[in-house]
Amino acid sequence: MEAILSLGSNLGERLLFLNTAIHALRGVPEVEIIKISSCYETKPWGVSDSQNKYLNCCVKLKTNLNAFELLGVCLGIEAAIGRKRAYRFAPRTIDIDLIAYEGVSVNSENLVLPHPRFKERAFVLIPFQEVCPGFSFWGLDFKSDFDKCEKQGVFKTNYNFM
Ligand code: PH2
Ligand code: MG
Ligand code: MG
Repeated sequence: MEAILSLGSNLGERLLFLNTAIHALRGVPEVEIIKISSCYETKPWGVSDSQNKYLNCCVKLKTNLNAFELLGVCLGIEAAIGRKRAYRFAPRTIDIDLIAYEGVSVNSENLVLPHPRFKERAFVLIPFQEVCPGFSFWGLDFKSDFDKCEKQGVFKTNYNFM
């Protein structure tokens, strides 16, 4: 199965935290990373500008875990990196969101797929488009959402992931 993750950090050593998360994903035997987007510096979305800018990227992977197991892996990596949950949209060392898992729709309390708000968020759509250049992923077509969304505040960096 294929899946798309969105990774973000806006607290402390942002690039180090993204790299640590990617390294941890590589260490999961059931996960094979297919493609990693560029690293983007992005204006905080949904919160005041006084928060630090984020670094964001998308990862496309292959896995034989189901969506809930993959979510568990992501939450485990967040916890290992020291993610604290203060309040909604609080600054965070690392956030790993499961955006889409093949053509699967899920509507459960702790997991909704595809991610319900990704189509409004340029910090997800722009790197997503980089790992899925046809603007489509297993029946999920996001070209029109991509065209509509406000792309200001998302800047490609030349930071490299390890
Ligand atoms: N994540 C949020 C809220 N706002 N803004 C940007 N730019 N990047 C994020 O990853 C992000 C956000 C909640 O998870
Ligand atoms: Mg998030
Ligand atoms: Mg999250």
